[in-house]
Amino acid sequence: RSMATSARKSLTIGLIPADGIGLEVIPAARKAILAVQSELPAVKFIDLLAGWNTFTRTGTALPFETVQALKECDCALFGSVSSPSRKVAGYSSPIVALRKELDLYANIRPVISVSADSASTPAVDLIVVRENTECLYVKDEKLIRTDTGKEARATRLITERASTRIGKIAFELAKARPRKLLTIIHKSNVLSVTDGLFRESVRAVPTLPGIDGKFDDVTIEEQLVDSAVYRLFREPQIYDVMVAPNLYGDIISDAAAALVGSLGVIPSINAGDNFVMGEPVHGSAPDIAGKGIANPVASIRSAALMLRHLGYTSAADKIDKAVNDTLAPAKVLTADLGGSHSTIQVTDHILGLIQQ
Ligand code: GGG
Repeated sequence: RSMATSARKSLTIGLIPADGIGLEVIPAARKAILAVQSELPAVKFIDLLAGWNTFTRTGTALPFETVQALKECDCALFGSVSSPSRKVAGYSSPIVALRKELDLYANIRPVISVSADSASTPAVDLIVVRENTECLYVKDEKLIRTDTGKEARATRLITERASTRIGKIAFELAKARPRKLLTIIHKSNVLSVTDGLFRESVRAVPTLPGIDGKFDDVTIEEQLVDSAVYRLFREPQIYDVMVAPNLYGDIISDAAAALVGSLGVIPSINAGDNFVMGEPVHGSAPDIAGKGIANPVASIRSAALMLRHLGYTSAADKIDKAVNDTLAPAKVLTADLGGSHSTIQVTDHILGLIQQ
């Protein structure tokens, strides 16, 4: 998917490092984008605030100015947030709010093995496409007291509109890959109404007006979510693009990440029709924050994924190649991958390969 790249004279990128290691890895992604700027329109960065630190200083985790500034940007990179696990009055997660505010309805996560041999085919090479706005995450929860004790209920929302639009993104991604295989994840044998609607809506995408046979070469499979997780662990190579409602997608994408060694290498984008935000899958990692040892790869790859989504393929290819050529020989790695190099050393190595 590309957003009329040729029409752009400049590329304004909002940078929201937020909390913890986000403050160390987003600067690495910024450097990677600058290293490929000859492939891009004039790049401008805007530094923006959000997160727990911002909340403790200003009383809001997502300042109005940040949201307003993002509306003037073409895209953004978000680092990581340290949301508290207990309820804190006045606090709500800025990343959840941003996805809603900017209608970033697709969470796209490619998961690729870190191969020891760059010539070999990676064992895992799949993309999880997660619907980002509905399902149980509409957070419509109620707690009542009954004669027999407390009773908690949550509403699960699945709409044809949201399922269709995530389906379209998934078909586009599958069509652009060599295997062109799309697996729809659901649990229609139990949740026949909600998951049934998701499954039907995604299946109907190739028949929509205006599609005109575009997806005829995409093979459609489907799988119940529990068996999909089982098979993901047993034979991950069977998957190409997986599309799922929000909750299943959340779980599957973390499970897939576990197959490739470290969360520190997994990128993502949150995409809508008019905006895209890159985001490393890892969190703020308070245990290593400030030590200069966080893996910058997930953020650098997120920058590449964001550029690719915008249609800047050659810039994205250059970054991805330099990352792969750093990971494959396994000589310059951070501690999460068994190495002893710092964030800056790994970043500089990648930048050096881009500039070769
Ligand atoms: N980059 C991913 C990240 O920051 N993960 C932490 C996270 O999302 N925490 C939960 C939240 O703030 O909603």
